[in-house]
Amino acid sequence: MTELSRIHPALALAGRLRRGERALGGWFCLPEPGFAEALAHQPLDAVVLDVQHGLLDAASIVPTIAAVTRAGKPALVRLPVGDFAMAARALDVGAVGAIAPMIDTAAEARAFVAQVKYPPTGRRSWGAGTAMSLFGVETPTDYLHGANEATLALAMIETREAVEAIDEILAVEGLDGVFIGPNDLSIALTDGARIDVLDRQVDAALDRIAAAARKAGKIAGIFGGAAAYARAFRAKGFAFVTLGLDGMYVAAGVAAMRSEMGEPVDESGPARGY
Ligand code: 3PY
Ligand code: MG
Repeated sequence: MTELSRIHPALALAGRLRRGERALGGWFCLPEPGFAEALAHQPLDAVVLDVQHGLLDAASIVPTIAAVTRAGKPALVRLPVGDFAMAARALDVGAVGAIAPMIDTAAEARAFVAQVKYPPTGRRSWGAGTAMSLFGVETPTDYLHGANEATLALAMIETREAVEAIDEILAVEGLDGVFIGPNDLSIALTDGARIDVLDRQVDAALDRIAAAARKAGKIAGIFGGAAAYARAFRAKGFAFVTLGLDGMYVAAGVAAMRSEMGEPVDESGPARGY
């Protein structure tokens, strides 16, 4: 049997993260495969497609995942809340990972993993023909036997309940790691008062989660957003950090080019729009 990570570079991300390597991800919200492909050609290790808050949906992830994969990069999909069936569908069409928002308990994490991993770990249903042809996997058995290793189930930790249950969530068999939503976490930890990813309570929760992931030998990831936040989160020990998102890349690119040209730059305008 050929190891899947040798067949296509996108299938190597899970192994790299499990071995403790760092990865920097882009974040993408638009049903625009051409733009996603251009982003995937940038110096990023992966592209996360956002179906929870972005404008992508079950249909538009199909060509968008294909475009990212064509650029040789792994695509992951952030699911809508509770829609674990979409995780299996995303993997079937070539995603190498699913990120499930608002996971509060080990039971929710188990239900999520069940859709991502084939037996005996989970109960993912067979139908990965599109993924096989995208990656160039020759036999169904090669994909079946390699997929649990080559794909990622990441549970988003973004509530007080989840932080309290972090050790039980991380102990769920087949869950590859956690991925923090620092914006929602700040809303939860300030009882709805603020969105502030640098809040002191968020800071303490991030340290707790990073330590718990290290102890469990699982992957710690986080939505970085602005570069300064991404840098701070990486320094805390989060190995998989995402940087910005599509609207911010456009705004930053235009601002950088205006500045180089000697034109004034107004940084107060909307940088994201989602
Ligand atoms: C959060 O910060 O809550 C996220 O889910 C990032 O999109
Ligand atoms: Mg969130």
